[in-house]
Amino acid sequence: MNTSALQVLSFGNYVKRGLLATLLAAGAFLAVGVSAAAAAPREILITGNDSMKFNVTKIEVAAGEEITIVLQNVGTMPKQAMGHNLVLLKKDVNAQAYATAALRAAATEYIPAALADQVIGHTKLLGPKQKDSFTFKAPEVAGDYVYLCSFPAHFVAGMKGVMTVK
Ligand SMILES: [Cu+2]
Repeated sequence: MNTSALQVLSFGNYVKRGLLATLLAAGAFLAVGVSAAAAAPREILITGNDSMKFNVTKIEVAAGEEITIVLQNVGTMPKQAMGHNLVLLKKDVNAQAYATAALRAAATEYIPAALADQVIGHTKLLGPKQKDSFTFKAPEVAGDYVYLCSFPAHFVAGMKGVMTVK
């Protein structure tokens, strides 16, 4: 092989590499664009008030849907007396038992650490006018999933709702 043939060959490789790099960069750009669009979760705003109620008690989601639940405490009473959170439980978890265990979890704002595996997601405990959110991928298993406020006595007072996976 003579020198000019080698030069042609290496030029060809250079072009191929350049083309490949361009394609990879374009592919990466496309992948980022697509995943950013797909990853925008649907936001569901729920308020909690001084009457120990959520304004939304039924949510419907699609299996695998990306959801952000935003909880806003619209009450005026102090957090120590009327704090609110929103805890979304896994399927078939006993919500009453969870609320009872939460009574003994004041140190962790009524989120019992021992029952963390029963929870899909939860907000912080909110004082008046505070807001917090969590994002999750809706379960693949259709059915009802209970959410509640785990502040003492709020679940029994009716501060709860149901997310249905279609
Ligand atoms: Cu509450």
